[in-house]
Amino acid sequence: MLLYRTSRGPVLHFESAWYLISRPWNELVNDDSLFETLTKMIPSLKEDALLESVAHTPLAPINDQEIWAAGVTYFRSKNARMEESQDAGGGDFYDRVYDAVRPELFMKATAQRTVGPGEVMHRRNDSKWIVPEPELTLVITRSGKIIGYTIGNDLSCRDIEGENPLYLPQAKSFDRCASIGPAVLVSKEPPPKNAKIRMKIQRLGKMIFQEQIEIAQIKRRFEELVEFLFRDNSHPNGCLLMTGTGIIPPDEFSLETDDVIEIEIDGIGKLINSMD
Ligand code: DO4
Ligand code: MG
Repeated sequence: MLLYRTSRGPVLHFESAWYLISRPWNELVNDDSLFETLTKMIPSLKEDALLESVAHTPLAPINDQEIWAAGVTYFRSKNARMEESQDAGGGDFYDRVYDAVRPELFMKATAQRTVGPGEVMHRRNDSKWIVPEPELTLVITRSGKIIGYTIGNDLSCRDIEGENPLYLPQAKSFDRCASIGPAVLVSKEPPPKNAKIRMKIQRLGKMIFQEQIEIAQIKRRFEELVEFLFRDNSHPNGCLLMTGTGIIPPDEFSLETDDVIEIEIDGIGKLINSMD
């Protein structure tokens, strides 16, 4: 089942029917048994076909949650990062974190720095090498239970992080640096291992990049990432966790004004944003 955050409130799409859910978003995403709660609720709800058009322009599925991110969880990301930071002597860090017990985790964005489907993301003015990162994103309750899955774009300034790994927070966190949506797949199981993450980038109406990867290529288990994220670190409103990218455009690529980025994950939908 897919849960949308909309201007009318949370909207549930289940077996081709649409339902308005009269519970606050913060409460839903902190319900450890959300799948069961919604399943039990459905028989008492009234179908409303008009909600389909409301769900076509959903809001970012976030309220008081923070967005965290994992890095170097795919082989492709490890290699790209090692190359970009070679001159700064940082290459070895990425190699080591790929194999280390402790994953790389960082604070990506607050709701205020996050956009939703159809909104414009920001090209940092002091970066000349900025790329989108398409990432399966976990929706986690305050008690650390994964209750859903959405799509995330971890927009990243490769020149800033490549100059010095200590600049990572500036390469990753700035105004409109994150996009999430369009819906949360509420499920007891993660998307199947052969589910694909696809990214397409269009410039002036022409496709200039497209690639896909299977979720199975990820090096770490989701529970392992969440366990580290919650170590001595409480999330009273729940949180989201981007799980890392396995797709990185070629080194000569950088986003330009009006580029359109489409990220699709099987079973969740398509997240589309443009650049300023
Ligand atoms: O360490 C740099 C960031 C890595 C990242 O964001 C990713 O692998 O997705
Ligand atoms: Mg990333």
